[in-house]
Amino acid sequence: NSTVIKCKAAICWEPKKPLSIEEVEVAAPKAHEVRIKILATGICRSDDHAISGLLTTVPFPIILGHEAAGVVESIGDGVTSVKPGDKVIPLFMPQFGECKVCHHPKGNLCISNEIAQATGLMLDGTTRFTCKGKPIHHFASTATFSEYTVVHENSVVKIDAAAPAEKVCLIGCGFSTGYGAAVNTAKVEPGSTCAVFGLGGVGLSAVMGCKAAGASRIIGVDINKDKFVTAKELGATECINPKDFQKPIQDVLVEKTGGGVDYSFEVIGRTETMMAALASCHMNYGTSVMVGVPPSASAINLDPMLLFTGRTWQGSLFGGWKSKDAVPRLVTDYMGKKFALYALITHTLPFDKINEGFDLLRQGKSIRSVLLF
Ligand code: CND
Ligand code: ZN
Repeated sequence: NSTVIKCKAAICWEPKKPLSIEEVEVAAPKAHEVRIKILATGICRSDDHAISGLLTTVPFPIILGHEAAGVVESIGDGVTSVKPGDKVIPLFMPQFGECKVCHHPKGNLCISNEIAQATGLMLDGTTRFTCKGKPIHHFASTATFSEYTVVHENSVVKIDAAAPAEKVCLIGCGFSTGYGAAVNTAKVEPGSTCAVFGLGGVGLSAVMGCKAAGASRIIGVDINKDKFVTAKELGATECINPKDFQKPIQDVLVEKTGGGVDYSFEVIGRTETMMAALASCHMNYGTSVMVGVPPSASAINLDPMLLFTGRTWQGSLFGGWKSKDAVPRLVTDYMGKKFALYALITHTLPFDKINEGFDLLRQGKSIRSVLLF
């Protein structure tokens, strides 16, 4: 299949500007590539970090979006794991299957990832998108804010054909990232006490993971108290707003829990809250997990005593899941009602309203907005 498809996409021409809906040309998939018709795509804060210019390594112009579900339209030579018509989820965390990380029992940051170093290009160094004669970059090896996208075979996996795209798209990022941070990275234990900083789509999924792991106390922390209702519905046993206290929130948490929580999660993406989350876990056996994306080139000035006494500080990308293995299983679990996603989806909008979706996120009025083509 060598035909070029003309379709609608949202292009981010430069940082700090609204996305513009344009007609783009999507080239045919080359060897080991897959062209996907996107059915539904969620808006994640990471896309907004790219628009706001916080992630300085992201190349422009670019098609953002990394949380989606769709159907395979065509495949390039040598593709064996999917075929046209398969329902799929694109994977911003690839699983090449052959690298050292993919073979290692612990890691999931496959060497072919676009996260540690963003090129915005396919593995052959070119893009599959053009608009007005200009090549357009792909975000996070997925670029799902387009009616059609092309991804490497490492970055897509087949899922249950019956799964509703407008819900399971969240398994492509938000749900899996937060839930996995609790169950895979922290390995929260039954009876433990947890604190989740940031109750957006990813943080609320971390709350769900803490609950599923049997935590007996889950403290939600957010400066937007409107998030507390859903947090409690999903398993938070109490919620606190740092603005309601004179003293630093880490001191409040240490006092409330008799020395600090067992597990804390930073799901915002700010260095100050990363420090606060670290300091709020128990000085000896507490573990803090960084899930929020740190702004490029930011630095943290750390008192080594915080770690010397025994705390553990970890990062977690895509919830620690090996994506190709885990995503179809998570979809099956969703279909088997082992967890629900409706509480995370506050808005469903037509794709053309993408900028409205970002405004809702920036104003703190939405959890996840899902865009439909
Ligand atoms: P979203 O913006 O929906 O949620 C963040 C929440 O944090 C909001 O409810 C805010 O009100 C709250 N907040 C902001 N500032 C503070 C503060 N100072 N103190 C307490 N609460 C605050 O974001 P999201 O849930 O879509 O994403 C959260 C982070 O996770 C973000 O940084 C995103 O880029 C990152 C992420 C990481 C990964 C990964 O693989 N590690 C994947 N996707 C997204
Ligand atoms: Zn994301």
